[in-house]
Amino acid sequence: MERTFLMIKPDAVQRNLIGQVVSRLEQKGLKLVAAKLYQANEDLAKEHYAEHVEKPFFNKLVSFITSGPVFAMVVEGNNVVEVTRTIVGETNPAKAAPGTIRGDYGIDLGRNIIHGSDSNESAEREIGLWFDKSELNNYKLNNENWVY
Ligand code: 3AN
Repeated sequence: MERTFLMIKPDAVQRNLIGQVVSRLEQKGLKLVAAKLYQANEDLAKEHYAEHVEKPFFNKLVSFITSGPVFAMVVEGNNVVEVTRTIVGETNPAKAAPGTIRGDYGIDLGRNIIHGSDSNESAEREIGLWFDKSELNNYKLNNENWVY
């Protein structure tokens, strides 16, 4: 079973959209393994977005992501990286399809509601950055055998 890291960004937390976003993940049949409302410091934000350090928007991105709490999650499911990238939609909310989280709620390129890991490798790296092992819950959903 694969797992991924998802983070509801400060814009969506401020707009009271946590419930609606989490709902979509639950409806899809994905399993929540960890979740917390958490305000990242600059070091964590820079490490998280390390691949973008040379980009012109890097500083803006770090200050946005540390501007308030995010809702960080670890989610499990078959092909969960691909499945969640599809549910999340394209980076630019103006191009994201209706029915995707960014397509339905996103405002602009920076304030695009949610982050989702783009590969299994980045998922493991990001889970390690944001969560302690003790925060990851190991449990079975009643319908898990039926869903998978
Ligand atoms: P995604 O989150 O869809 O994987 P990435 O990894 O290319 O997209 O970008 C990381 C984050 O950086 C995006 N979620 C977005 O908020 C921000 N970002 C990307 N491109 C721009 C840009 N041109 N201007 C401002 N912010 C950007």
